[in-house]
Amino acid sequence: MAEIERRALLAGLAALPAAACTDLAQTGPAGDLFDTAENWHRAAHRTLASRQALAPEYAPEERSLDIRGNGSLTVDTDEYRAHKASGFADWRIEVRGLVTNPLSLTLAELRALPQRIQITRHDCVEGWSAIAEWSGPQLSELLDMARVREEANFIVFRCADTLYGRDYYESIDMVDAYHPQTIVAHQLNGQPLPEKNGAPLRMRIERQLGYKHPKYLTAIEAVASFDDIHGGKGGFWEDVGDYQWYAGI
Ligand SMILES: Nc1nc2c(c(=O)[nH]1)N[C@H]1C(S)=C(S)[C@@H](COP(=O)(O)O)O[C@H]1N2
Ligand SMILES: [Mo]
Repeated sequence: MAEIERRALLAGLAALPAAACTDLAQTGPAGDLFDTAENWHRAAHRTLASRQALAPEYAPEERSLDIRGNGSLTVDTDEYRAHKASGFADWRIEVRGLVTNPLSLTLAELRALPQRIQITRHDCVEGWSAIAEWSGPQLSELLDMARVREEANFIVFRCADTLYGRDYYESIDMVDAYHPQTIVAHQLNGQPLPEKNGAPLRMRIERQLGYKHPKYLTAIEAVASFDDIHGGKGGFWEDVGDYQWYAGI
């Protein structure tokens, strides 16, 4: 479904309380309108429910032997090397943009939040998959702490690395942002994230393809639109490679 249709559907769903259907039903002559509204309402619910479904989770013995690194395998800056040398003790992740209570959290603070552990499959569009265990707080936890404002439609992820000389970044809508398997991961298979896999923090957005899982995460930003961000298409690969913004699986 096109992004614009999905957004309209979700906005419409929020704007149409169940009571509105009852009122329409009682007006008699509006019968046709009621049928249309009801069908549409039902379709909207079905769409939303399928977006909220969980990605498959696996048993520990199904894990792949190695998770290859893809795209950037490190961040080529002195600042990153210094963070790495100190075990990322001072690395901070900001939650900012259209929020009432901006946050700047250390890894220790992230680890102190309730954690989700999930064994899931990563699917890269280049034709490989890998199953691994990821742990970290749910993104919804951070968004609730920061109190995302009503005008926000998307969450943008900022990264420390560049690829082909451009900042890597990505974005998702609020359905994926509040999905229970969308986590800010700091561990892979029970160990701190390896450098090639995004140390010290990367997103896991399990209902999306690999390029939507940003590594080397520095900030989480609530925005109304991404028109003014880099190429305006909501992500690195969307800007440079013509990849789809919605990469749902
Ligand atoms: N910051 C950043 N995040 C990124 C990339 C990247 O180059 N830089 N590559 C993406 C792609 S295409 C994939 S498939 C996965 C690869 O994750 P991995 O290196 O842990 O296998 O990270 C994604 N996130
Ligand atoms: Mo990928």
